Amino acid sequence: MEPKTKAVQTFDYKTNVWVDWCPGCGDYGILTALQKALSDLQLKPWEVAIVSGIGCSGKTPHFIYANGIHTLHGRAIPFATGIKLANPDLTVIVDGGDGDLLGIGADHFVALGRRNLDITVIIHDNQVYGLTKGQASPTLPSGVKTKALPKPNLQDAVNPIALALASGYTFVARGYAMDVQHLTWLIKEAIKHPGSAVIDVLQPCVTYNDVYTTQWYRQHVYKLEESGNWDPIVRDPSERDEKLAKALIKAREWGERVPIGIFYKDETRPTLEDKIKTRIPSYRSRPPARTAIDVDGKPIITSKDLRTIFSRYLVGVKPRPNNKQNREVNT
Ligand SMILES: Cc1ncc(C[n+]2csc(CCOP(=O)(O)OP(=O)(O)O)c2C)c(N)n1
Ligand code: SF4
Repeated sequence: MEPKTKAVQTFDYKTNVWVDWCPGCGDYGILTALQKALSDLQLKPWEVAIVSGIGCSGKTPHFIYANGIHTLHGRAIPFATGIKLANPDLTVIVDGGDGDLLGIGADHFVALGRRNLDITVIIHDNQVYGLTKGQASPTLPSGVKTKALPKPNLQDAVNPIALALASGYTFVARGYAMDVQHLTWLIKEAIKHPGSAVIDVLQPCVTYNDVYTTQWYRQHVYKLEESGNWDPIVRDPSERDEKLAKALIKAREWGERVPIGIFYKDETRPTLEDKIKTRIPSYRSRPPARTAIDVDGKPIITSKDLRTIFSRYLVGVKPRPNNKQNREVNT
């Protein structure tokens, strides 16, 4: 029998773990937008998996009451890929830093776009390595000197939007951490989109980035959808080249005006799951996570055995204790 459920609220996605980001950090806006997006979509916590790497941003899964994996630096996407392929029914979200996803993890970032697997990637783009004390990350423009750098940055920046477009992501967007309402909308659109989706989130690091600050973004950010007849959607494959070219031009806009919103959305390219189904027709009805691994008809490992093996790595994250009524999603 299906459990009787009641509406999921943002509160259901909060945990009792102390959020230890610096006061004023843009990460708070991303956390709130993600929790709100998940509850607005009425996803149950057990239907969601959030995977992070290492960094200030990497702590996010501890603060969200859902399946969460805080994994190795730069390895969130391979973990998420395994989870999604094993259980395509889960909503899988990668949440990581610009250093994590576009530095050490850049090859995996490209691979996800090539595959068009149905995963949403959220980049905390603060242009620095926050957790390791403010070194330049791959998104810091050259010539810029933030607080912890002795001299201006010598290296050119990678452009996350252009890289995502070139890699094949079929949903490419940019948000701003301090505009929670707009970011919530973007995250919902990304989750609903079938295929690899990325949102590059401009995230002020109030401790180490004294150039791209909240004040700076407030003056320069504008919304694509409010700027005339912007239409990023590919509804027919013949529109692809033209829409990609337009998105690339917008991706290069940085300085006086910084666009946020949806740069590109291709509704026509098949996902990796669609392609797998053409070879394994039972893939969606009997995905690997629900298929026993057996030898001569006998399972070699049960889910109980697996839990025993992994139990020492599990961190007990509980829903926030006060307001018991709200958190009883499953009544
Ligand atoms: C293999 C490996 N290399 C280096 C580190 C050290 N390290 C920890 S976090 C981090 C960078 C974090 O920056 P970013 O991904 O931008 O996240 P933020 O802290 O800014 O959210 C680095 C280099 C590590 N933990 N593992
Ligand atoms: S160091 Fe920067 S990114 Fe990390 S918590 Fe503090 S303000 Fe946020």
